[in-house]
Amino acid sequence: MSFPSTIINDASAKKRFNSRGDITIEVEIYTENGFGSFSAPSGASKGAYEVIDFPSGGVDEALSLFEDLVAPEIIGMDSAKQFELDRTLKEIDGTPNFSKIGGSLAIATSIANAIAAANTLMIPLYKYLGGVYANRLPIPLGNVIGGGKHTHVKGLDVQEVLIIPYGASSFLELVLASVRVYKEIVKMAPPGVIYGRNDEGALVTTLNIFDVLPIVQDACNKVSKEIDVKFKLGVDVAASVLWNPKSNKYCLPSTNACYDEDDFYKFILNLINKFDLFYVEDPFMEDSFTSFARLRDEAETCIICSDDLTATNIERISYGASIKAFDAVIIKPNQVGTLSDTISAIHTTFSYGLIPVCSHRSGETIDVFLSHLAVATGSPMVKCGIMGGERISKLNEFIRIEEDLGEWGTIFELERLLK
Ligand code: 2PG
Ligand code: MG
Repeated sequence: MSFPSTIINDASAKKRFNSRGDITIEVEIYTENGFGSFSAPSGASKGAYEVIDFPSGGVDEALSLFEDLVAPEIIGMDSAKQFELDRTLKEIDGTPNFSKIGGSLAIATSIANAIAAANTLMIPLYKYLGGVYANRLPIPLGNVIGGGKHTHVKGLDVQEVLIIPYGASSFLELVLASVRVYKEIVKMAPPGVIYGRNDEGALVTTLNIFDVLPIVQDACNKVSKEIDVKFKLGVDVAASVLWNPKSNKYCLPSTNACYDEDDFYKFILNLINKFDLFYVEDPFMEDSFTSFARLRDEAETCIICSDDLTATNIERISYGASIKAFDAVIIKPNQVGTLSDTISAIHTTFSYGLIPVCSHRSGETIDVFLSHLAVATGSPMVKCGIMGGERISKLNEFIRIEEDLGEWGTIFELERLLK
């Protein structure tokens, strides 16, 4: 019996649409016996330290660069040598932030390659990437109500109100619990304050965070009484979006109130204490390592998570970890541009005893790679939304992986994540 060949014999890049209706890039990689494709997701609240998503000439330039520079180099390479492929992408680009070929083209090529290799070898993707120890499902953070850059109605200044279900015996039950809370919020909210869904499928509201959280709390309590699942609450402040560099203040669009760093610190701490928040992401803007560290020290029972602050960048994660700026780190492959650097960022996070949180972007596709990445790397938490086809697809894939793992599969225990 001979092994199927994992050598790449064709590759192409095409235009596709993401869930926001914006153009993105899909890369297809063919081996003799297999195929993989991946479309780059895209953020709305992008951090300054992320790689550049498209070259200055946009998607068209990225596609011609693929034809001229990338395809000729990677055809003939072995798709099973992921690190070599990713190094080649970096060499072709030659800049520190993928500004020549664009991070969207890079990540689409890198992940399509991993999928092609796994398919060729006929190994489930999470096992191909993670091996025999890839058997734990993450706790899903679900975005129930959204504001900030993901929403176009004035009201909620923070970007995401997250529910964190735990204590169920299966991932399917965790999803069921999240969906029930989402639907309960629609029923429980006073008339006229919910306006459909935003970019991430979260509910849009005219209410501010102090009025929204009690409704979410009530909905969680109601569902907890009906089924055997408990909930914690979280918030992604996405504070870089609120930061005004001219005045050096955080300004809330709904009220026009502005806060200096110290006052905003008190605002966030009050929010955490008042609602017993379990998880807060990006409470300060993307350069505020010291405020992050101060909060991590003071908010003892709350997981402080970095996103724009670290941008899946190993140096920024290491620096922040060394000054104890956070407990958890958002991991988004397209923030860094290659699968190898994404996995290195996860390893770096673990090496400091911190929690990697694999995350979707607000502009997504129905692709399910994220679910495989989270299980493969043993990431204890995942953020992939609740409603909408491009969010549900990832949740359904976790359920498929759970079925595939059978009795070997377990879910991370939330209690173990407590500081
Ligand atoms: C975030 C993400 C995903 P975006 O800030 O965590 O929820 O948003 O993709 O718009 O950066
Ligand atoms: Mg975020």
